[in-house]
Amino acid sequence: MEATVIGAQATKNENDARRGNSVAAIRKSILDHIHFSQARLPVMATPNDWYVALAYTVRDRMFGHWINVVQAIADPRRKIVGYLSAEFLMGPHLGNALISLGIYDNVRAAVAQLGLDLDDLLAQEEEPGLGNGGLGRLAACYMDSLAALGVPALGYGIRYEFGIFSQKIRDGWQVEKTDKWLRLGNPWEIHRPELSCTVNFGGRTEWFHDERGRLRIKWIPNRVIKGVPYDTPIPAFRKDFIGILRLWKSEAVESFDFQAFNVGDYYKAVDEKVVSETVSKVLYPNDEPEIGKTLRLAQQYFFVSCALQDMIRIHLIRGKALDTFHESFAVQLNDTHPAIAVAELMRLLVDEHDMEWSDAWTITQNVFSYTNQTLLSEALEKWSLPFFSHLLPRHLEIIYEINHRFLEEVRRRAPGDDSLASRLSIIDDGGQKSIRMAHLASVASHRINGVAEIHTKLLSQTVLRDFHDIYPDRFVNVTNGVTPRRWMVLSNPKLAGLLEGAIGDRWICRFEEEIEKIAPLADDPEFRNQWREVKRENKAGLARLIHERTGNTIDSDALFDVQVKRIHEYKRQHLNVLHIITLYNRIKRNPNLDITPRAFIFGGKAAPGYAMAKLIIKLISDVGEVVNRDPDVAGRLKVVFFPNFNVKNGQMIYPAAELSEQISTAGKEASGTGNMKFSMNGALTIGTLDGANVEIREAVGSENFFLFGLTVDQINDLWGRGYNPRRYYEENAQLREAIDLLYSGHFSPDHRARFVPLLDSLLNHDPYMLLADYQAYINCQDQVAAAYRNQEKWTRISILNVARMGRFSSDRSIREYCKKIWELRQEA
Ligand code: F58
Repeated sequence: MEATVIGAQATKNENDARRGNSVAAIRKSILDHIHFSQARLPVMATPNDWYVALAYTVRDRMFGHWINVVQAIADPRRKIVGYLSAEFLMGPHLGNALISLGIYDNVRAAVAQLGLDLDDLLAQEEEPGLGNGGLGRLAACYMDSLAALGVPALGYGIRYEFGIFSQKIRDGWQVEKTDKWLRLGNPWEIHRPELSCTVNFGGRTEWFHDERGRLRIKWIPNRVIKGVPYDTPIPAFRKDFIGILRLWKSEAVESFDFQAFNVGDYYKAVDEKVVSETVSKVLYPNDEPEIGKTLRLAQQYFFVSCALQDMIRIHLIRGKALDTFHESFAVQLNDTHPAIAVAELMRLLVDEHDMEWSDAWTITQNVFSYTNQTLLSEALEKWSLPFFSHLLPRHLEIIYEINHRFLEEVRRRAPGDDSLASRLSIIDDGGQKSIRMAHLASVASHRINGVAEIHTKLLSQTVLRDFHDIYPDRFVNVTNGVTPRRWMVLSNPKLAGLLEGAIGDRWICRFEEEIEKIAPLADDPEFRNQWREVKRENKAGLARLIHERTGNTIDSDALFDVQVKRIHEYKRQHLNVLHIITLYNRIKRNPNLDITPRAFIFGGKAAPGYAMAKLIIKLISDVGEVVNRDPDVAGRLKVVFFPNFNVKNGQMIYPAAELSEQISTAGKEASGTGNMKFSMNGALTIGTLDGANVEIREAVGSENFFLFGLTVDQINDLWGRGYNPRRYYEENAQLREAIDLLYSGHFSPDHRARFVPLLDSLLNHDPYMLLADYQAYINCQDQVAAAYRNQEKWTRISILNVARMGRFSSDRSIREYCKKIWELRQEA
């Protein structure tokens, strides 16, 4: 770490072994933890023991800040953000904590004095992979920014025992391995059994009259489990503050008195424990919702109920009455996975706290807001009615009541328009009755937001059009952002150091205002040289890692062309492959062709049940096998699939990338956030007018962005006219040649028909219009190749990309949430 931005910070208690930041204090603290926390002799300590001792040492230094957040949470004048998300993809904590506390260099020196290397200790950390992709990582960036801005926040989610599977590549295919991330313990979390909650499931409801003669409803569940919170402090960069990530683990309740109920039935008691613990056992690894999986609905309800009970507890501790709950909390629903919170808050207020329905509803609407994360119709959550009522009978009644009152209002506004009412209804009556979770969230929220301008616009015009018609003021856009702390300072210390030398370090926390100050340096040849040197070193680092992980050698001088993200047809990794095959064919035809050398680097997980996505991984591997070995290609093209793309690997990949592939079919990617991480690290983008690409292009300038492809309108138009993908195949020789080569089995000699399902789908349906966009993509890639030959110009554009990324910091996003949605004044 060469930059002093990640260097030492002086503290008052410099040499205090519990709090001090001097090298001596840190060293002493590590040794103390080896002894007192782990009962190890230093000579016997394993690398993991040292890692844990260091983690405790760092954690001690964060606890000094905890008191400030506790004060803010206890202060009835401060509104708290409750961020409800089924996923938080935090990434490793240690490195991030070190840069936040400003003790990176001193820790490195302290561990060196103990004969250890900090990089080895950092490598020990199993990353908490409690998310699938963008949605979970967004929640993590938002926790970082909330802390950085001094906003009191609690992130509520599930402490999955098994996170996203770890991906191995065997013979080119994805193989999933369970992620036992808690195997060696987790030094970052604090177990808080005293804050446990109980959560009910199943059973039935009963009506009764209370002592005041009012009709009340009692839920008699047939299963009760316990939620136990584990808190992880989220450090605020160089600030005396933290955020709290509160994740819930499910357990059996002790109060279910097994002695009394089943005397001596030990096995039944153990069974109960197993079943209760199942709820938080495993993250669903699909990037589309699990239709009809009881356990998934149970997970959603479980964490949301715990979270709301916890918030009510905090509110009451503040000494306030429940009718002011919305003054204490702003609750954000990260997509519809936590949307059952709407019915649960109503149940808690009305059934458990005896509140009038209309008062409870006013509070509910004031508390909640909803972020939509997708327009894909197959990704919109629905739960079938019989199934839902089996697990949550009381919530179904509540949803019926919410819907009844809502539709009455709709009918008052649009008398006689039955079709409007049925389109807006929370209950879908068509065929198998089901609950539309996006409608439940929209009815109950005072704000609904999309995650990029184009996404919010399409949301208002398509999926939630009718809601937009009746409640236009509820809709706002908050374009996503990512944290420059993890994605620049931590991942790309060389770039951070260069930036600090040029413009100081204020950009780290005031990214929007400060980063543009490097723009003039794009014209400074010396600065460009340094910039290239940073990229060159990062590329060499990634090339070494790729060699270690895959055995492939890639030339550090080649253009690093990278596509890392979940594997999905709409993201069109196979369009990228068609480009590779096109270049391969050109070389085969003319082996002396002067071509810009490229390394194509892919990474990403496929949902275990998504056969086509898995076939795309195999396609990349198979094409790589042939291309990488072909003597005619002679190293000018390399294709690698980097296994197990996760946060840790991302931190090595983004800083080394030169070309960022953001090539989804227009209208399909809600925002994208990888696009921002690449650009902040100096990669140029080749992309469609989709998600946040549109705004990135506006920000960096159209001349500094490689745009191609059909627009949303052109796509709709083409569907309207009748899209015939085969025509493109027939009329385009290059495309035909690429597809025919795949059909011929050239890349899969062991199984020539392997890719037929994929190719047939392209030729006959092509739901994501690869063939329609193919030629535009190839032409654009040819421009990329030509541009790369002018390194001075390329570097200039790279610098301007970074300089103009100001608005894509998650700090800006969180400021917008504070202002437009949460009605909250933040400190910073
Ligand atoms: C992603 N969604 C969007 N969902 O695809 C991406 O465009 C956006 O930038 C990002 O959210 C953040 O706003 C996404 O990652 C999931 O992974 C869900 C997990 C649970 C099941 C349904 C999909």
